[in-house]
Amino acid sequence: MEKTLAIIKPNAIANAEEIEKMIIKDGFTIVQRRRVLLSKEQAMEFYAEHRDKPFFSDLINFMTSGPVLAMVLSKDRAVRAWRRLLGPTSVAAAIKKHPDSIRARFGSSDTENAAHGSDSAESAEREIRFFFPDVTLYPILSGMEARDF
Ligand code: RTP
Ligand code: MG
Repeated sequence: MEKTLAIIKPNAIANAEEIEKMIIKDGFTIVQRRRVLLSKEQAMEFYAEHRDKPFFSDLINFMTSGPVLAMVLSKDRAVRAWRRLLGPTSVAAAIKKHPDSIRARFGSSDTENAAHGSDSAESAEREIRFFFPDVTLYPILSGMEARDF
């Protein structure tokens, strides 16, 4: 089973329970979850690839404005499946093209777009390690519950 990192961003923390229900209904297993308040330094490290983008400082201020909920999700082709459930980065596009997506339902702007998803298996590995450095993630065997060793 593939794993991906999901983050419920500060503007959608109040909707975390509803989003988790959507995640479960879509067939994901929530392998790990952790609620954290990121420091500016941590947010800048997490989003380092965007450091030269015009929206970078807005993004860092937003992501450190309140707690986030980081989750490791497991499913067949989890990276792609989670980004599909998320919807497009732009909330306006999400509302227009994918009204049932998480960003359409809970996003407030192109920056405050409710949730994050890793964009590749390689990013997922790095991002999972960022939020869960102390956790060993074992493969999930069919019919078994994820165990926290
Ligand atoms: P994410 O990394 O959060 O899953 O989102 P993404 O791949 O769909 O989008 P990405 O291009 O990686 O951008 C990262 C986050 O930066 C904020 N953003 N704001 N105001 C803007 O034009 C703008 N563009 C991007 C969003 O929070 C986006 O998710
Ligand atoms: Mg991205």
